[in-house]
Amino acid sequence: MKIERVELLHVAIPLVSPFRTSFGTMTTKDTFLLRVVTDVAEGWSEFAADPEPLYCSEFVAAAELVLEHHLVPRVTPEVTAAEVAHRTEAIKGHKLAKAALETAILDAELRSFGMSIGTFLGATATKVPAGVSVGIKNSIPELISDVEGYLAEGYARIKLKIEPGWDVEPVRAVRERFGDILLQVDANTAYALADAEHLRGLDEFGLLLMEQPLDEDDIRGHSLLAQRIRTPICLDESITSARDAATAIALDACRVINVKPARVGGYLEARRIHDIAVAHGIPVWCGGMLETGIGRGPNLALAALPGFVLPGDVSASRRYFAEDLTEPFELQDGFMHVPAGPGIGVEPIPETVKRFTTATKVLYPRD
Ligand code: OSB
Ligand code: MG
Repeated sequence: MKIERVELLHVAIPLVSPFRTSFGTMTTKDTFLLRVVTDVAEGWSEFAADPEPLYCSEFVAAAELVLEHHLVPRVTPEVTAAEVAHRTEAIKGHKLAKAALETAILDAELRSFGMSIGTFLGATATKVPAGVSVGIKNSIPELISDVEGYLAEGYARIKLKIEPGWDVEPVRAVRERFGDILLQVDANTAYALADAEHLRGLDEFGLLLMEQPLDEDDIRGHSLLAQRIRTPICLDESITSARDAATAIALDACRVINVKPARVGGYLEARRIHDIAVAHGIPVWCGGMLETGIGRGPNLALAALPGFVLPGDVSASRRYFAEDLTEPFELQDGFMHVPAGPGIGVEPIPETVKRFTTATKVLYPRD
């Protein structure tokens, strides 16, 4: 496949409500899309990180530079999706930028065969149960009202963002009010191993899992924490490759894995993590990064693989945006449908993309 053009489109799309986590508050999805034009088809993807390196070390401006100067030159003009990781291996890190590049190329390639990404990855379901990630609120009544709304919409699982000062009490309040719902928490690295006794206070609430309590590079800490609490530990930020997943499993640092394709360099590596986890009997679920429809479509396909046995952070478009860049994804009886069309299975709506685009840059050919 011959790449003829690579464009980067900066987009800024307001969120329906601010999303607060232990690392900051987001009010806008401020990122870029990649559009790859080839001799056979066109492909699209979405960069998953934000303008500031708060969730991970990558951020929009850095990704733009690394794509322009270091990644795109290594894959043009002739490449296949399967070769992208190897061609860009010499460039350290930048997994989310690499994922965006690989995904746009994969989309174009699959479209040229008329194959969906679900079929390509080995998806076995046509719809997947949807969870929703609920940010840190100003008060418990506000939290209860938001959770009530999501449950009324049909979400199959609630994830509460936690941080020191917003953990045991909100979890207790939600558990007491809503009874036996599927409930889990995500700390985004906000705790230290010294907080083990405090975190043990969450054990009584029967949580499905506790996501990423400690620093991303603290595999040993998670392994020690796992010996002191009953709630299963799930890793998100710590797992950036299939090797990381194998290491964390071998060291008993997690009993569940959140698979985010962007964080691990793309869908091909995400599938390897799925395979390793299945081989070890470790349940996985599909994480999210407040994606627009362009990132959500392929995430739903991944979530339809057989090892994805827990509901993912794959919510409906309206949970995030008043207007999405694709046809909106809707929740139906607690499930999200997996797009079945060729490639990533979704089409950016040209007029909408244009309206939300704040700047465009041609990364290839360079003048
Ligand atoms: O840690 O899972 C996370 C959003 C942005 C960055 C990190 C995370 C999240 C979420 C939201 O929890 C998941 C979603 O609904 O997309
Ligand atoms: Mg997380």
